[in-house]
Amino acid sequence: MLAATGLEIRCSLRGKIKKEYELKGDKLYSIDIAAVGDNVEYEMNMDGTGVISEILPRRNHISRKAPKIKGASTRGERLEQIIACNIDNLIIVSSWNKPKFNNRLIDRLIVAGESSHINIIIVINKIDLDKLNEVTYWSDLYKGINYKVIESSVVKSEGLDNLASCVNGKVNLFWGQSGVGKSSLLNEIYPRLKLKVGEISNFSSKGKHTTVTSLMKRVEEDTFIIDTPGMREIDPYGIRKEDLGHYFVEFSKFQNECRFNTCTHYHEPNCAVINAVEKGLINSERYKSYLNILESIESDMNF
Ligand SMILES: Nc1nc2c(ncn2[C@@H]2O[C@H](COP(=O)(O)OP(=O)(O)OP(=O)(O)O)[C@@H](O)[C@H]2O)c(=O)[nH]1
Ligand SMILES: [Mg+2]
Ligand SMILES: [Zn+2]
Repeated sequence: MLAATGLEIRCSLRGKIKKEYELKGDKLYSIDIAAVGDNVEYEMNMDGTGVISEILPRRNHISRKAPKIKGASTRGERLEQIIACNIDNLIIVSSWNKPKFNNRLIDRLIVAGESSHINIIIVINKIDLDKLNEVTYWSDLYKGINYKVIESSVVKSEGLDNLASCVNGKVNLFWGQSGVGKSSLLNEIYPRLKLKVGEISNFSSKGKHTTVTSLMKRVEEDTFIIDTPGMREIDPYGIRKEDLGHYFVEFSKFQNECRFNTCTHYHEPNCAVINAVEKGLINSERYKSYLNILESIESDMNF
């Protein structure tokens, strides 16, 4: 826990909180009671540790479905894993290569951010590895649907000032695959952090999960950052298939024109979204991502 003084205090949860939580039935949905970014009340023990006595209401939170546990029963709804709470910016970090640029994953992270109404910034890092200048296509795509996009390189010191000014004065969640450079970017902007960074020598294209737990740090008076471990799987939590289209912002001006108001823009006749994709008014890669997430929502409903 991070105290107002800036001191980090190791805390446990008071038993009463756990009991109340179980009584409310929240235990059925979420795998964590307190999460990174929560504001809490606490009391100090004699030995310098603390006990959290209350978790204050959250202004927002961002989550995913907890990963499927190998060997576990496939019955039952997957639980919610809260990634962070009370945040201003979701900084989606991707890399052009090593690991290879993955627009499907970016679109999944966007859905998680949009469904929590959190401001989104997309970072495409390692542009020093983009020899053919292919990144532009993707940055233009996301800029075209009104997202802030920052192309960056830690190696060439590019995009760092731009990123620093977005982060300043805010609570920022850095989220993305392992190995894309989340911790490296943070170290460049705030050298005092000295976060652990993956070694190049034994770095595989999948990343190797150098950061193992989410950590919130106060880097300036009113600037906070949360560095998270890389995640391979992001299934946005609690999204109904008829709502998914709302989190693809460029669908909004078309979907009111669909014949059915419960249209999932997949197989329905007279679908204005499909029509817009065919006319090139909606990017087909984004539409493929939409179908890809729709399919994961449907396959989970079978449990
Ligand atoms: N070529 C290149 N390599 C980079 C860049 N940024 C980071 N790297 C390298 O990418 C590797 C992974 O960087 P990390 O900062 O550990 O990545 P991460 O996203 O924090 O990874 P996890 O903690 O595992 O989630 C390291 O070897 C970095 O040196 C960049 O802009 N260009
Ligand atoms: Mg890291
Ligand atoms: Zn439709």
